[in-house]
This record gives sequence, structure tokens and C-alpha cells, in this order.
Amino acid sequence: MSPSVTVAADPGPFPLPEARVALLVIDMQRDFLLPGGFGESLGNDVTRLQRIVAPLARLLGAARAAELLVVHTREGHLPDLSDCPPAKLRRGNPSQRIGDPGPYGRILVRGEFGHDIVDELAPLPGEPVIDKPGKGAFHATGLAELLDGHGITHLLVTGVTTEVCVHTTVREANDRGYECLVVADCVGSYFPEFHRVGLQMVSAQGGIFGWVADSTAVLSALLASPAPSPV
Ligand code: C5J
Repeated sequence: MSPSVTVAADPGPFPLPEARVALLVIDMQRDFLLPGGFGESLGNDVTRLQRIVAPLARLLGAARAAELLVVHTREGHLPDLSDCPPAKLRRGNPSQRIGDPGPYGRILVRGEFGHDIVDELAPLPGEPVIDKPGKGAFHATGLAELLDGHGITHLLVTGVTTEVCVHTTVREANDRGYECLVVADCVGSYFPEFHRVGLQMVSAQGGIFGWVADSTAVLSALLASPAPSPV
């Protein structure tokens, strides 16, 4: 990828410096996305999250072809819930708490069917999967060390939900010095208003947390990049 390649974004061009860009795919888990699952049982319309799967699958394919580092995350807890703060456990709908039996296994517990990533976006062998107990992907994980080890400075951020785990992660990344582009049609929320305002909050004030662009703009930039050299 040439250092001069940029993505047309809000509030301005987002650079894609060679070998320093990673695609972050946040929490595209069955518990949040599948019909009849935990997310839907809380009264949410999961089609609002499912609609990002197709554009995100396209972006994932392009990122893999461009040989970007691809990092997946999953929100969830150890089976004994020892990594789940009591405050997080207490919150929410009392009939559907973390660790309770749900339609796809124990809710947000590692190793359960519902905790894993939807088939369409399944990680390839070798792609790092970060298991995180919190909303932010940097909290209590090895993500910063992983990114630093690969020399990553720029993040293309995707996944769910826009105003919760995506936003928390982008804020954490900012404080750690990463440049973040949130891919608008590859992030999703159960709440359209939160999604819209969440994106505005990223790029407002000259990009207070980062940049926002649609996946078509990112794909154009990736396609404009020279093909990876053969090994
Ligand atoms: C939520 C997430 N919404 N991945 N998790 O609890 O945004």
C-alpha cells in the first residue's frame, strides 16, 4: 500500500500508511446478532445489526487481500464469571443476565455457541481474536501489545454496537495515540438515533475521536493500493 493512499472521509482524508493499518472487527457475535438470541430477547431489532454483515464481509475480504492485520474481538466472560465485575452482572434485565442459560448457550460466556462470531465473518486461522470482559477492546486485554508488535498506528473500526463497544474502543484507542476511521455502514446499533449521533460524535470538532467514511470509500482506497508483493 502506498503511503500516499487516503480514504475520502469526514472531516478530511484519512491516510492509509503502508503496513501500519489494521482492520478491527468488534463483537460480531451470535448473542448480539442472531434472531431468537440474547440481543433480540432484550427487545432489540437484530436486523439493524444484521444489515452490516454483507458490507463488512466485503471489507474483510478486501482487507485480507491487501494483507492488512485483521483483529476480531468478542465480549464475554470466563465460565465462572470471575472476570465479570458484580456491577456489570447486576445490571440489565434480571431474567436475562450474563451467564444465564440462553437460546444459544450461556449468555456471553466464552466457549458457548452464542459467544462466537457469526459464520459469515468467521476469523481465518491465524487472525487474532481478542476476548474482552469490558466494552472497550483495550481494557484487560493484550490488544495494545498486539498492535504495537505489528507497528500499527491506524485502525479501521467496524462491528457492534456503534455507541457502546465501538465508541468505547475508539475512545480508548484515541487516548493511546491510534488514528481511527469508523466505517459507517460496517458499524451497527439497535438504536438508529444512537448510531447516527454516535458517528457524528466521532468526526465532530475536526475529528475529535477520528474519521468516518462508508466502506465504499475504504474499498476504493484499498483497491488503489499496489497489490501486495509475492513472498
Ligand atoms: C453491548 C457491544 N452493546 N458489543 N456490547 O453490550 O456493544
